[in-house]
Amino acid sequence: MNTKGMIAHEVIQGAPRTPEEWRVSELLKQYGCGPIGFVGSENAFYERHLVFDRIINPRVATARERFEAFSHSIRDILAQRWVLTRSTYNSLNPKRVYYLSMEFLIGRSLTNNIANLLLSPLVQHAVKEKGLDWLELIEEEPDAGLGNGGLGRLAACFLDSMATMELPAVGYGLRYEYGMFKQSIVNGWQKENPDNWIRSGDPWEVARPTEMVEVKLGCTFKLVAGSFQVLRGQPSNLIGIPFDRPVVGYGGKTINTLRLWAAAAPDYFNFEEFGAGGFAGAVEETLEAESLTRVLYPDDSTMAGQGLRFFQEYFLVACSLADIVRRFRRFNKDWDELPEKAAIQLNDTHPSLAVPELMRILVDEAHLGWDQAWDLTRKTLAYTNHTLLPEALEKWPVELFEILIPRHLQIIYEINRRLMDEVRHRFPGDEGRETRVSLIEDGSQLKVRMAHLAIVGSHSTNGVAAVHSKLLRTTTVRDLAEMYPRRFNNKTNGVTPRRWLLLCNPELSGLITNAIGEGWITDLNHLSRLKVLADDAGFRDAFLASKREAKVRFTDWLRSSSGVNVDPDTIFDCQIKRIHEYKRQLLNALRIVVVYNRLRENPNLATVPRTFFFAGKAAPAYRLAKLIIKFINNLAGTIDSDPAVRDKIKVVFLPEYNVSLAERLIPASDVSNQISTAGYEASGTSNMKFMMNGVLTVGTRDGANIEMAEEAGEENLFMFGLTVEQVENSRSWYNSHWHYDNEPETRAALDLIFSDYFSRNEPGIFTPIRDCLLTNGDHYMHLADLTSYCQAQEAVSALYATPETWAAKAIRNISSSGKFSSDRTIAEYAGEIWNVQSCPVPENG
Ligand code: 26V
Repeated sequence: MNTKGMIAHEVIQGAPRTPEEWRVSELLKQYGCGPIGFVGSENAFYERHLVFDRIINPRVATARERFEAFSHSIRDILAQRWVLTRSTYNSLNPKRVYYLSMEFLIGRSLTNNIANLLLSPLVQHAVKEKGLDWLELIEEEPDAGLGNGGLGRLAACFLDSMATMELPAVGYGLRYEYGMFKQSIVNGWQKENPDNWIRSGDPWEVARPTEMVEVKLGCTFKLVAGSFQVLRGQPSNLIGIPFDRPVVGYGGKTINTLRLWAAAAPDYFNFEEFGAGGFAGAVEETLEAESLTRVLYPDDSTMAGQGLRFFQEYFLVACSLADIVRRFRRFNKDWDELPEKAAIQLNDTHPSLAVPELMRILVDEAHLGWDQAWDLTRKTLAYTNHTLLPEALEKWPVELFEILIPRHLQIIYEINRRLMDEVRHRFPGDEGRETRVSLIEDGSQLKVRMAHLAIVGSHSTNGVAAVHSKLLRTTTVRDLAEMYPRRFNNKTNGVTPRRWLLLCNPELSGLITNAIGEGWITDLNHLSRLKVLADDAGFRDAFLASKREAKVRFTDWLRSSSGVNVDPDTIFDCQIKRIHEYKRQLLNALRIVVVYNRLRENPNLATVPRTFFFAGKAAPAYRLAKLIIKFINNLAGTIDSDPAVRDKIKVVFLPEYNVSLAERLIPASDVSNQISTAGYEASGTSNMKFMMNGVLTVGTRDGANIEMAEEAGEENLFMFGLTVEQVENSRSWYNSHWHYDNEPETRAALDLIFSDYFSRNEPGIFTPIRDCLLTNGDHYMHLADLTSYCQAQEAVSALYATPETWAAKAIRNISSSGKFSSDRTIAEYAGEIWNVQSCPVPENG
């Protein structure tokens, strides 16, 4: 027996001593965790990882070491279920979902896995027994920031829902060494710092080198003076090494896998070159190959067109499809069965090279005819669109295809030839339509329209909220929607209530469970049972008390982590999301200037004190977005140093917005700002998180806000501003100057900004804001909506003065938020796009 076995044996000898220990031992038995002893026992549970993995005395372990050991212990508990999930899928061979995404914004895993495994009692016990500083320990886990924003976080919520609903699913992504940059604020400006999140290793991932795949490229690439150079016409190979992460379904029954690919050179080490004396040369190739998955592109606003990003997209697709096809071939003989065994969802166009790649595999490797291959490809793939912004729609130069994947270009040309034949056949004489529909965009440089490729090469195209799906069909890709109307559908986004309510808001989730039981955790529609409690004074008071507790918890954290003091008795008014012109953080800042002016003019004005929180990152090359951050910080500084107003309003820009910060701030918020120009925010998902945490929305009729108002009733939100139609119809004659000339408060606010009031030592720095709002036409119509926005916010203040009515509205929002669970979204994908059923893993494998 090995040493670990001996210890485990001794530990297991001990009978449970207290009822609590008994419960813990029962829990462990449920998971079949023989080798783990009782928490109170010597060397048991997490301490054995400190001793045997780290060879250290648990008493002197650092917080980081304790975090790793704890995570490994939790991983021990889920390991056997993880194996069992995999073997169940292998033996039952159900149809599987493959979710391909360049981004998975996972955040932290330890607390999430503990909650989903129902292990909180065990952990509380261990923490008490060992006298651990739990808050310090969990702070050691870096956020896995492998995404930019909404699209990446949605992918992570979907994984949680698929595992909870026992769907056989695999997430495929890239194992970036550097995730989303870390943001700091220096003199008000955003500074980007590298996020080497994996440097100290990650306790959740498991490398699977035996399952590596080979990727063939049409060129070789080299690092020359730190930048990439491509050697055309010299084919080369890369290796994709899979790193698996567990995705724990709620209740711990299903443990699915998120498989992230890391790039490596075919030989980790070139021994020939080493033997010849070139040590540096021997590792050079490895270094070059690894750079492919080194960093996440931190720009979600423009198609910057970097070649390396194109390489990354192909690498994700090639590795994932090789893996999917290998698995399919292991358990199935007939290629015709592919669509019955695999549903591949493309998260935006980023993995849309899956269309020509699957065609290449079926035609070149499986030797199927074109028509059969095309039929299988289309039936297997489905595509989700997440943005209508033209500058964010992917179009890659034909030249990049020629260099990297020339065979795929041939296939795309053939798809396009057939598409053009179809257009000519169905719309004779309509040449304009041919140009508009074509996969290839003409111009100074030929480009492939990746959205067209994804739509034509799949059986389903969906938008992410009703209004967005409609606009996609009727404007952005109208011609294709006319050709293939049945392919287009809507799947309104959702968020996982496990992370975004149960875990992040213990105060409120405890209250909800007390009132209606635990059913809401896996069926969020149960929340509708809270509706009647909006009229119950006792419940309203309990809600207000829970909100106040969450605010104090946040306030304490903010003070201790950054020294910033905020008052929990003020309205917490939040806008947290990527900084983008269309999301209109600038509109929010303008209304704060309006409020500031009112207070300056009338210091005795009766106001409900507010704290305005902003958080979000700007793409490093997005100059105006960075200037907006600077403006918000200068506004904050001016207000702080003005004794006449600083007790009434305060602006706080929270640096380094990430999943963990959202988990802290959302439960503590009172007001959620969802104020994009109508027609531009595809859905939004933070709007839903705020709603289920009893936060009132001030919002435009855009994205999922519209559906939130439908669910809760308009009277329970503060909707304002131009509608999609009004934005569209007024584009041709909109004149932002009119608002400046005719609205005194608008004018006063802008004059104050442009008088350098907020930039005394930096004259003129906000001129680009003036240009944006007044000179260049105010494309996102800030000034058109400013007045109605201010009015909506006045109504918010008035309501806050009567806490009972406020609480009733908040409770009605919570009780109407059931639709916005990602479980509902995934049920729709599973039923209407994927045609997959759940595949429960047996209790005892
Ligand atoms: C776009 C691009 C452009 C090209 C290069 C790199 C890159 C990386 C990411 C993106 C993502 C933009 C799309 C996006 O995140 N959309 C958001 O998706 C959310 C989930 O569906 C939705 O709630 C938000 O409204 C939408 O903005």
